[in-house]
Amino acid sequence: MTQRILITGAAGGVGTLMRPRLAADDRILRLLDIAELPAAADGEQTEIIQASITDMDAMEKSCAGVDAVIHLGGHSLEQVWSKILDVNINGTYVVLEAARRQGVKRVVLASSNHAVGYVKKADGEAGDYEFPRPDTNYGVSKVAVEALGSMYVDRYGMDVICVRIGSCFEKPKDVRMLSTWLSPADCARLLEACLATPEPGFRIVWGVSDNTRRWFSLDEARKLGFESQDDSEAYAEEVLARHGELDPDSYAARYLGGAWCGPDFNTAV
Ligand code: 15L
Repeated sequence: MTQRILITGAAGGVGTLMRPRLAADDRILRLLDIAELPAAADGEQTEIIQASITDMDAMEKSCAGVDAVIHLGGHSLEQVWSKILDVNINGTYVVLEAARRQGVKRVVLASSNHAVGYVKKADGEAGDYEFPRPDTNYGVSKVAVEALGSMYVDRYGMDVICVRIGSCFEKPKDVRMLSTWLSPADCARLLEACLATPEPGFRIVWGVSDNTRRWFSLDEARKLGFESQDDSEAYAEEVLARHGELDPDSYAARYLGGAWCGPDFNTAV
């Protein structure tokens, strides 16, 4: 049977990386973004919707006939509080509520390492379900995203998996990302596991590859059936040649959230 998956924020960084990687013969990807999305290529089984995740009417229509939602939409960087509140927090409420109203049982939510950005690296590997220590307005919104997901599981019996994504890019861009990198292929593998695992209820998992320099637990992700096949170490030599080792006093060396924890970073408040 053909499966239909709604992906919000499909024109964003992670959404763009996932579009070809989540395509499958027995699947229609319904791609939604407020920004214009590239039209479907020949043979690509996609439906394109241009809409805001804060528009309940549009989101209800977008959730109709969908088997699961992958919610990547929202600001992906720090923003003033009003924008974070509207798009990241209220937008996630709208997505979950629209899914509930349309009988979509499963939603995968993009959370972030910045939900726990002030966790100290010196405290050892960050566990699954690490208590929130957000580093920014954006980090607070990811904590709220997780809380909303939890409520929709307990109150309405939905399945919600929150993925605390490290850094999902084609390649690690700096030394910190040698620890936080989630390769695009591993991201797709993890999302496939989130879609396939039977009756997960509420979960929080780390979205990182099995990097040699990883700071995060993969236990909960593995319980979903995720098997990382990538390691940022393949890029370590070139990244270190470009940037040098981390200054041990730097935010990047001390906190999971890296530079986002620094006093100069939060310029958008
Ligand atoms: C995030 O949550 C951001 O959306 C992304 O742009 C990266 O900066 C990433 O975290 C990170 O911490 O590297």
